[in-house]
Amino acid sequence: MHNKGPAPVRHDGTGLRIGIVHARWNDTIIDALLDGTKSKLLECGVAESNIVVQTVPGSWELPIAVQRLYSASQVQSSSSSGGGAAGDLLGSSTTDLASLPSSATASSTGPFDAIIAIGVLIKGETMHFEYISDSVSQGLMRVSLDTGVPVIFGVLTVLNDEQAQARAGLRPGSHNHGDDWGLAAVEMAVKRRAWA
Ligand code: DLZ
Repeated sequence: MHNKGPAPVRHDGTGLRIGIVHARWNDTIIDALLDGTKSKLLECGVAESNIVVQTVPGSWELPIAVQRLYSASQVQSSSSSGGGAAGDLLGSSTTDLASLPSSATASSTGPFDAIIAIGVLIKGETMHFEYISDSVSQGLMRVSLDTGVPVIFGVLTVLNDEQAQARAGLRPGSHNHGDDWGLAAVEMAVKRRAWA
């Protein structure tokens, strides 16, 4: 059963630029979470061309990728030439670029207002899960506080595949946590602009 958080407040995402970095481990779950996240961003009015999606191998790589993606978007926005497309910031693979609409690769530039890190860590038989979960959550918090950009914690830390499915809306009646992450990104991005 979905443990209800606070009632989501919908904010206007018009004009926001949102980065998403997701791990490729447990890809079926990731795909569902990514769909939920993107659908809420779009519902809030974030333009598809302002959503940049990048991938990394696993959750362990999320903190460095989020940090570099944000730094590169800042450099890019301050350079007069405009530089390459935002989709190139992490040296995108063909798959990354293919997943973006052509308008995104052509026009999406400027610093991100929020970045969503998505990963699925499933506990195995060793201590691997504990080390990665702890490091990734601390790493993402550090990037957020060091850079001042809201980093949304979209990392599931679950005991098995069934739990992951239930948090990705893949079980009957279950809730997709990606929805919450999309809404949280828009809310935090809007608030960050107000706080600036
Ligand atoms: C190695 C590994 C394992 C065992 N499990 C997961 C997982 O459940 N979820 C995930 O996102 N990544 C996993 N990884 C990969 C690590 O995050 C990382 O990509 C590798 O250790 C290489 O640094």
